[in-house]
Formats: sequence, C-alpha cells, structure tokens
Amino acid sequence: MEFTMRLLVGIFAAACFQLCQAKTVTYDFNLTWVMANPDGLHERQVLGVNGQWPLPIIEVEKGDRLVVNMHNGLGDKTSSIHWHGLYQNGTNNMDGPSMVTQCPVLPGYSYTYNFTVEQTGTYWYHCHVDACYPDGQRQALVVRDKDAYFADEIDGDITLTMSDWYHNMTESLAHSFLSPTNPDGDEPIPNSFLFNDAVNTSIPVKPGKTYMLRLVNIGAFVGQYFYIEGHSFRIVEIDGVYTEPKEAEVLYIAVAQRYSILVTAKSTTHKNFPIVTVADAELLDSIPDTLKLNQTNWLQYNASAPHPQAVLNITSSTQLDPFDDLGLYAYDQMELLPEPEITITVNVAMQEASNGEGYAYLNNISYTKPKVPTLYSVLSSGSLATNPTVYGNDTNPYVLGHNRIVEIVLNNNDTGAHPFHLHGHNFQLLDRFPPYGPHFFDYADTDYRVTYNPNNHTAFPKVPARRDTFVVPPQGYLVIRFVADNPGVWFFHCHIDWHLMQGLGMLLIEAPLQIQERVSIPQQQYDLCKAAGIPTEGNAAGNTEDYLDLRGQNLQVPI
Ligand SMILES: *[C@@H]1O[C@H](CO)[C@@H](O)[C@H](O)[C@H]1NC(C)=O
Ligand SMILES: *[C@@H]1O[C@H](CO)[C@@H](O)[C@H](O)[C@H]1NC(C)=O
Ligand SMILES: *[C@@H]1O[C@H](CO)[C@@H](O)[C@H](O)[C@H]1NC(C)=O
Ligand SMILES: *[C@@H]1O[C@H](CO)[C@@H](O)[C@H](O)[C@H]1NC(C)=O
Ligand SMILES: *[C@@H]1O[C@H](CO)[C@@H](O)[C@H](O)[C@H]1NC(C)=O
Ligand SMILES: *[C@@H]1O[C@H](CO)[C@@H](O)[C@H](O)[C@H]1NC(C)=O
Ligand SMILES: *[C@@H]1O[C@H](CO)[C@@H](O)[C@H](O)[C@H]1NC(C)=O
Ligand SMILES: *[C@@H]1O[C@H](CO)[C@@H](O)[C@H](O)[C@H]1NC(C)=O
Ligand SMILES: *[C@@H]1O[C@H](CO)[C@@H](O)[C@H](O)[C@H]1NC(C)=O
Ligand SMILES: *[C@@H]1O[C@H](CO)[C@@H](O)[C@H](O)[C@H]1NC(C)=O
Ligand SMILES: *[C@@H]1O[C@H](CO)[C@@H](O)[C@H](O)[C@H]1NC(C)=O
Ligand SMILES: *[C@@H]1O[C@H](CO)[C@@H](O)[C@H](O)[C@H]1NC(C)=O
Ligand SMILES: [Cu+2]
Repeated sequence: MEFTMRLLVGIFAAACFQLCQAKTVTYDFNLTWVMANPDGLHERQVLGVNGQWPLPIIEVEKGDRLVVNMHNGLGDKTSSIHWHGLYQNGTNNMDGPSMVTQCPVLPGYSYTYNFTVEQTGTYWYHCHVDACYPDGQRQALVVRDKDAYFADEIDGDITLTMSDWYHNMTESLAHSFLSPTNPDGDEPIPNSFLFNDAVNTSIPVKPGKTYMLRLVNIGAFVGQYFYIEGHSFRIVEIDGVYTEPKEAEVLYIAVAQRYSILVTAKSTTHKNFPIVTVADAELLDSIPDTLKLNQTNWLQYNASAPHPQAVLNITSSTQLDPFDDLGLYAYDQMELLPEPEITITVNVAMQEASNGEGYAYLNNISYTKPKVPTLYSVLSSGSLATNPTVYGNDTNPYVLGHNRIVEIVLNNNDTGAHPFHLHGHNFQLLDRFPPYGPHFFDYADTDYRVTYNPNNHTAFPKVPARRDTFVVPPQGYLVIRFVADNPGVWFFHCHIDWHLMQGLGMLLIEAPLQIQERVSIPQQQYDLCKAAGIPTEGNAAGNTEDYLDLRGQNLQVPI
C-alpha cells in the first residue's frame, strides 16, 4: 500500500516536473540594421535585433514554448527565421523558409513564431530568405538539459560560434555571383573568419574543471577544422543528438553543424592554450594574401599570462585528420532502421545554364520557387495534395507517405564537398564515400567519381549516428535514412548559402493529408502574403481551378 502510494506520488511528481516546469519564453525581435566591425578590419552594416549585434543566444529548456515576435524594421529587405534542427512537429508554418512554409516578411510587417521545443541540445536560428543570413541574422539556440547523461560531470556550459565573414553586403555579392560574368559559379571569398562573432577571443576556464563546449558553425560557406592545443576532448552531441562519448583531437565542422565536446582543463594557471580553427581551403577557388585561414583564440587559464599564436605544423588544411562522424553512435541506442519503403536517389551537379550563369542541380532540376508557398498549396489542394504534380516541376517535390521509412542516396557529381541539411528531422548516417580522413579529397581533382552501389557498400552501422547536416565528399556519395513521422513540407538542401541561391535543394512533402489535419495558419501570416502580392491558395502556378494545370509556373533557366 505504502509502496503504491509512493509510486503514485512519484509518477505525479514526474508528470508535474514536465508540465509544471514548462514555461513560455518570449522574445521581441525588431530587425534593424546596425553598424559593426567584428574582425577589426572593416566597419559595415549588419542585420541586428533591437539595435544590437551579435544577436542574442536563445536559451530554453525542453518542453518550453518559444514565442518570437519578429518585426521587420529593416526598411529595405525581407526576412524570416528558421529554427535549425527543431522539428516543428505540428507547427510546419513556424519552420521559416520563405516560399516553402511562409511568405517572406516585408519591411514594416511582423510574424509571430510560436512553438514548443521538445528536443534538447545545440541548435541555431537564421534568416531563410535569399541572400540574408550572411549579413548577420544568425545565432546559436541552446536547449539546456539537466538530465543529459553527462550533466553531473560538467562545471560549465559554453557556447562557441564560428563563421565566415564578408565585408560586402550579401545581396551585392549575390548579384555578381549569379551572373554571366561568373559561369563557373565561383563562390565569393570571405574576408575573414569569426569566433563568437569576434577575433582574438579568450574563453576563461578554471584549472581541473570540465566544460561542455557547444561548437556551432553559423557561417554561410566555409567548414572549419577545430582543435585545442595540448587538449583532447570527448564528443557527446552532434546536431542535438547525444552520442556515446568518443575521444577526439580534431573536428571538421561544416556550416550548420554542431558538436558538443567535454574538455577537462589542465591543473595549470601559467599558460593559455590556442583554440585553433583552420578554414577548409579546399572550398575556396582563390586565396587572397589578405585572408587569414587559420585563427587563434584561447582557452584562458591566466589573463595576465601570454596569449601565444598557434603553431601550425601543416602546410594545408587537408593534412588535418578530423574525427569521422560516421564512427559515432547515438546514445539512445536507436538501431539501424529497416529496409526503406521509399528510396530517393539524387545526383548533385553544378553547371552553366543557357543564360551563361552557373546553377546547381539535383537530378537536373535547379530548385525554383513556386508562386504559392508549398505548404499553402498542400492546405488548399484537398485530396490532390498527394499528387506531386501540384507542387510544380522545378521545386523538385517528393511526396512521402506517413510513417514510411525513407532512404536518400546522394551521388555527388561535383568536385566540391556539400553539407546537406534536412528540415523537420534528423537522419541516420548509413554510409559515405570517401570517408573523412586522408582519402576524403581523393576524387576532388579527378575525372573519376564513385556512385553508390546498393549491392556493394560498406556495412551500415548497427546503431548509426544521427544528425541534421551531413557532408557529401567531392565526387563521392552519402546515404541516410529516416522515418516520415513528421507531417510537413521540409526543405532538403545544401547549406552553403551560395549553392542554395543556385538552386541546390528539393522539397519533401511529408504526409500531406495529415498536414491538412494538423497545421493551421494564423490570419497574420496570410495577411503578410496579401501585402507581398503572393497568393495563399492554388498549385505552384497559383491556379485554384485546376490543381493539375501548371501553366504559368516558375521554371528554371533552361540548361
Ligand atoms: C587580433 O590579433 C592579431 C594578432 O595579434 C592582431 O594583429 C589583430 O590586430 C587583432 N585584432 C583585433 C580586432 O583585436
Ligand atoms: C524597430 O526599430 C526601428 C529603428 O529603431 C524603429 O523605428 C521602429 O519603431 C521599431 N519598431 C518596433 C515595432 O519596435
Ligand atoms: C502561442 O500558441 C499557443 C497555442 O496555440 C496559444 O495559446 C498562444 O496564445 C500563442 N501565443 C501567441 C503570442 O501567439
Ligand atoms: C565589395 O566592396 C568593395 C569595396 O567597397 C568593392 O570594391 C567591390 O566591388 C564589392 N564587391 C562586390 C561583389 O560587391
Ligand atoms: C595559417 O595562416 C597563415 C597566415 O595566413 C598562413 O601562412 C599559413 O599557411 C596558414 N596555415 C594553414 C594550415 O592554413
Ligand atoms: C599568471 O601569469 C602571470 C604572468 O605569467 C604570473 O606572474 C602569475 O603568477 C600567474 N598566476 C597564477 C595564479 O598562476
Ligand atoms: C603536428 O604536431 C603534432 C604534435 O607535435 C603531431 O601530433 C602531429 O602529427 C603533427 N601534424 C603533422 C601534420 O605533422
Ligand atoms: C557529371 O559530370 C560529368 C563531368 O563533369 C558531366 O559530363 C556529366 O554530364 C554530369 N552528369 C550529370 C548527370 O550531371
Ligand atoms: C540529366 O541530364 C543528363 C544529360 O542531359 C542525362 O544524361 C541524365 O540522364 C539526366 N539525369 C537525370 C537523373 O534526370
Ligand atoms: C513538367 O513535368 C511533367 C511531368 O514530368 C512534364 O510532362 C512537363 O512537360 C513538365 N513541364 C515543363 C514545363 O517542363
Ligand atoms: C565493391 O566495391 C569495392 C570498393 O569500391 C571495390 O573494390 C570492389 O571491386 C567492388 N566489388 C564488386 C563485386 O563490385
Ligand atoms: C511527431 O509527433 C508524433 C506524435 O504526434 C510522433 O509520433 C512523431 O514521432 C513525431 N515526430 C518527430 C520527428 O518528432
Ligand atoms: Cu553546396
């Protein structure tokens, strides 16, 4: 009897802990231009919030409701916010990508993002309209977790961002990038690299203490190698998914990826140790003399001791040997999903179109925005919502049945690496070729490429790592799997912002009939479209009479 009572009290306490603790965290974000000079080399206009830049790191706890009232006070630019890595389960209209799940927010208009956070770990948020977030509208978002399996071990929790940085406005760079004067699609070369939106940053630590460092690449283009002189560390989280701890010395953090590591400080107070980031020079088509590829910041044990520059005993970033994320295991032991019910095989290619501009293609389609945000096409098309024709030819739509097991095979026909991101999910990492390590760039400078052969591949891990952004090697491939258990329209795209502008993306329209049951759009969000002259009903061509008649749809520039 007493035991039963205690059990009941226990159950009640556990339930209350979940319900009673959950709170609403509200931010009012007035987007405004502000001046900043984060690298000390050039002052420029940046996209700030309430007159401030860098943007605030958003902190919530699991179960919290996050409300962000975004007002566009920029005057001359549209905006939106994507909550990178958060599932938006039931709230697809809060996901943020313009013309996918909402209209772009015009200057003078507002959009209220309002959703619950049911995950834990390290995320980030950024603008998701064209040519926007490299101007500064991006920052980390942290979901704290007192119950993390390593929580008892850590004495401090520190968020560290890294990013490429341009001195020019993104729109001006985009204008010369997507132009007949640049048929090869050479990406703009950054002017510098930032660490916590600054340079020469010191991170104070106390001897003997253990810190969780949340590393987030909030850049638009360049991956970063990361290590700390004289220290190894344990990886415990990637992209919001706890991993079995793995000792590592060097990481490669592609744009949009997150790694949380545990670092135990030495028992010294005499020295400071360089935190070293080395830009992935393989991504850069040219390297100006003025560009500092490697950066030194410090794990600071003693503010009055010297802060030495890193001593790099390498001549190229390719000599660094980062930990292979395929070698991590999900801490929750979720096993390899069974054989897929839907397999999507896509080919990545970059090439010059007939107008002389360089575009990017998945199976020869360069993602081209529809006339109606795709989510609104789902909501207005009734039973035709399951027919991909509705969503247009060049949005590259795939309709996924509810709860189906989906496999995506990405064969890279390009000589560059690409970090691919899926909205609304994380996915299991099954295979990648070539693996991280000395052979990763083997096919970068050859005419030869390796495509995935389902009958001859490396054995898949039993308990795969999961994450939401995964790098496909030059002229190699990757294979991922997930369950379509989150009804919504989800973008799958390269996270190099320049490549997204070139069309390197496609749409997964997951369980459209369930979307119709679960998602409702507040009037404020429809009004916004009206102001922008964007229809909120109809197929990709804006046709509300015949959803299978796509005449007038937006089409890509002919190849
Ligand atoms: C950062 O440190 C370097 C090397 O000491 C120095 O040249 C540069 O001026 C510093 N920049 C800033 C903004 O402090
Ligand atoms: C946003 O900031 C701008 C510039 O400071 C100001 O003019 C405007 O009134 C603000 N709007 C809101 C809704 O706070
Ligand atoms: C956020 O959504 C919840 C649940 O739908 C609703 O109760 C609440 O009023 C909303 N808050 C705002 C500020 O819109
Ligand atoms: C970038 O800014 C510099 C200096 O203002 C200018 O000379 C250059 O043309 C700009 N480049 C682009 C692509 O906008
Ligand atoms: C590190 O930066 C310096 C100065 O930019 C450069 O000389 C050196 O080659 C760089 N090393 C690597 C590995 O990029
Ligand atoms: C910090 O460094 C300074 C300069 O090297 C040294 O004089 C001092 O003793 C150090 N402090 C501690 C607490 O080790
Ligand atoms: C650089 O030096 C470290 C420590 O001395 C060594 O472990 C590493 O192998 C060296 N790297 C290269 C590329 O020589
Ligand atoms: C793949 O790349 C080769 C060599 O660049 C090119 O000839 C071929 O057309 C490409 N194939 C596709 C499907 O993009
Ligand atoms: C893409 O186009 C190339 C050349 O026109 C063709 O050979 C190839 O089969 C196409 N690939 C797909 C997946 O449609
Ligand atoms: C769109 O795709 C359909 C079916 O694949 C095809 O019949 C049609 O010709 C395409 N339309 C255009 C304009 O490319
Ligand atoms: C399987 O793939 C490996 C590695 O690419 C290759 O060496 C081997 O020849 C392939 N075997 C068959 C039967 O195709
Ligand atoms: C979304 O919520 C449903 C329950 O409503 C759950 O079954 C599913 O696993 C969730 N999906 C994700 C990706 O969280
Ligand atoms: Cu890319």
